[in-house]
Amino acid sequence: MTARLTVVHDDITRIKADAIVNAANTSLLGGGGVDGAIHRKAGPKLLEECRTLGGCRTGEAKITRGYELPAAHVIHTVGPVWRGGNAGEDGLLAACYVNSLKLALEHRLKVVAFPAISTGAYGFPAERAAAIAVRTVRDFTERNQGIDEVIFVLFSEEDLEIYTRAISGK
Ligand code: AR6
Repeated sequence: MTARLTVVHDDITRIKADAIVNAANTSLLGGGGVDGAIHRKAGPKLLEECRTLGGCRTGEAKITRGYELPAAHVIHTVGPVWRGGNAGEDGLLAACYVNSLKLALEHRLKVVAFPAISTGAYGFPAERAAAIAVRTVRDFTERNQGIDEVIFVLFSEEDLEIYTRAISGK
């Protein structure tokens, strides 16, 4: 059975998944946006665990526990900074989704929630990011069994519409 792909308009720190994905930076030591929200809700133990990880390269992913979050785990990935589109941004963004899902599979996690990685502070155009996210997640879950549901959690109405369109192919 292939995974279900769903979209919700919500704050990812409220999602009770096996893992939520954090759009982090290479330090893994917190920041603004969704990263800040996740660290605030998870509490100081998350930062303590992150300090042991030695950072994370762009496109790669690392996993921690979820602490005070409703989600059991946090998968921290680092999206590319948008530099106009010719600096390998598309491939790096796809790698964030693939490497996050690989970690989920390794830990036998069934339900994974993603924010719109790189589309905030890092400036990646939302429609292009949505197309990459949906295509990459669909390809990965068709080729690899074990994940039941991938939830795209969008913080704005506009992003919700963009992802809904990307999923329905319209
Ligand atoms: N739940 C779901 N989505 C959210 C939430 C939330 N609570 N808060 C923001 N978003 P961003 P990036 C959306 O900037 O572009 C941080 O400082 C937001 O509206 O969080 O990958 C890191 O430490 C946008 O659609 O991540 C890095 O330095 C999306 O999440 C840098 O920002 C991503 O926006 C990473 O930038």
